[in-house]
Amino acid sequence: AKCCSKAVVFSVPSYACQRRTTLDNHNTILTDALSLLAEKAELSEEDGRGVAFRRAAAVLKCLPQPVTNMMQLRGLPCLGEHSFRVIKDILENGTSSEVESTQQSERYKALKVLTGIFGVGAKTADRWIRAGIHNLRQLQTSGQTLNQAQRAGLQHYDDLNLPVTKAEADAIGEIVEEAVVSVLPDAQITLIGGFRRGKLTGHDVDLLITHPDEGKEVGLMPKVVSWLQSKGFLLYQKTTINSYLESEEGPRRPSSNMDRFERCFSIFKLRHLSREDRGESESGCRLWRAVRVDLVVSPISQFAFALLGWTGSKLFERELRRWAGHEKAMSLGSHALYDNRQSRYLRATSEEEIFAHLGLEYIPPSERNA
Ligand code: 8DG
Ligand code: MN
Ligand code: MN
Repeated sequence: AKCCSKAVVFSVPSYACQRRTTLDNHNTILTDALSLLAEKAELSEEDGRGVAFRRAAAVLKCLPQPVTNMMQLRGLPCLGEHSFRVIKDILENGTSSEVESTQQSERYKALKVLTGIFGVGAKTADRWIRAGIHNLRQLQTSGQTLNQAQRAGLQHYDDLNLPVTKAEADAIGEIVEEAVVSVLPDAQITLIGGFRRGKLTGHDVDLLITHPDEGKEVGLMPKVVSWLQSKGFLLYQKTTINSYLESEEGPRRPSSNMDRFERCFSIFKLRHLSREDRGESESGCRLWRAVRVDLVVSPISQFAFALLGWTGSKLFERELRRWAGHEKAMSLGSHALYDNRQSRYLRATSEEEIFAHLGLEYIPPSERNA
């Protein structure tokens, strides 16, 4: 039936990896609300509900203008009854009562504060809350045993909850480049994660390391870490070859997302950039800050897959994998792409080739901000 409203009606494909989502979001009021509800679900370990809210938010992020009328949402994918209710509430009342009550809830506030500690996931936070711990002071006097990551996280709590700027990310990149090149000349490093998508700030710095000669990269991570350690750049580090062991470094990820690259989760000690570099005046007297840094080493044969898999956004990655599996009978990971019908791996040396294998239009990093 034709609708009588003159409002613009949007048309959007259903997988986020079929859409171009820039950082220019015209519906931040709606997407912030849906993202908060997604986060609440993830913190309550209701992952299905979390993904549903993430998908709904992602649809609104790619619209060319603000939604002003519920009629405009007709025919849009991924918007369930619950998301509709939240959007309606905001369009009619200016706010969502569910978002407001969540923000005021003691449990949500405690979950946010506790999972704001590096090394603390939803499970640990929930256990602590059940033991009556709602804030950092209560945690410190509780006698709970913290692991090494959590102790470092608590120690650098304020710094690690301060956004990392692009200038700081570039400075970290230069330090890591010096480390990498001094232990293996010709090794290459690439800024990945949110900064590669053009974000101006992030919660950490993600770097991918490779070498043009296959095999030269083996065993590189421990050497890089030793170099950084010897120069006093690391406040904390955990190097792994197998991410199955890692469970509480962040939100839980689907098992298909697990990989076996050499990885290092770290906290860097970054000397404050000079006034000129920062384009602002000195504020305090602190000479350095702590910054979360993720390092990944990939063999060159898997580089394109690693690059695609670590550039994000997390929802974009999830949607790529869902598209591959459901629409193409393929399995996409950060190491490879497998075609289940042909029973073979599909090679690729660039992200463009991977999109082509998947039968998708190429979406550049700056348009993967779903
Ligand atoms: P932010 O730091 O600015 O907040 O955002 P981001 O850079 O997009 O998020 P991130 O949490 O740093 O994650 C960057 C990408 O890395 C994202 O696409 C998800 C991906 N990623 C992990 N952990 C793992 C993992 O264990 N395996 C694989 N393959 N990818 C991972 O964060
Ligand atoms: Mn990141
Ligand atoms: Mn990261």
